[in-house]
Amino acid sequence: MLTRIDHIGIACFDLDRTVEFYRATYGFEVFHSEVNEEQGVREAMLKINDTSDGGASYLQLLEPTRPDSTVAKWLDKNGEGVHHIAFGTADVDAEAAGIGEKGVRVLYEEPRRGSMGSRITFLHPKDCHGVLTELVTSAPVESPEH
Ligand code: MC0
Repeated sequence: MLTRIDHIGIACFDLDRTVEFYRATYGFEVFHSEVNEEQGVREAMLKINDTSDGGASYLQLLEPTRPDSTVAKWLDKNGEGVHHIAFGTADVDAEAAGIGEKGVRVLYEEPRRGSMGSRITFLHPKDCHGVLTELVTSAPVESPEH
């Protein structure tokens, strides 16, 4: 089951300036930032709200780290804007398998590492009415050590 909008991915040319826009305009603060070399992005997660499934919804601001990354290619063609939408699920493997059986192309054979240690895969935008769609299972919340 898909239980939340996990995040909306927004491609930008300059991450620091875009973070500052979201802070100054809406008051959203950076919850987490990291570089994902495999995906070729530097990213900032701005938490919007907690969700009833125990997760949260974020805006994900993405700046490419190399010219051959998917986000760099997309920016060259489209300029800045909404790049993808991500749905959260407790079981990305099962969701990807079930959606794949419906004829939608799942882009990864096995989920890969996403933001904050999550496991992610993508669905081809041409099979999703023009929307690059990501499926996310968050990393388990660490229980505090005693
Ligand atoms: C490409 N297309 C898109 C699109 N990217 N349509 C909607 N939204 C997008 N974001 C369209 C193009 O316009 C083109 O349509 C067609 O798909 C083929 O695109 P292409 O430019 O020739 O590029 P491809 O085929 O080499 O790659 C497209 C594909 C790729 C979706 C397979 O971008 C991909 O593998 N994306 C998944 C990974 C990703 O995007 N990572 C970055 C976020 P026309 O009509 O012109 O043929 S990483 C992330 O988000 C992580 C860190 C996280 O959430 O934790």
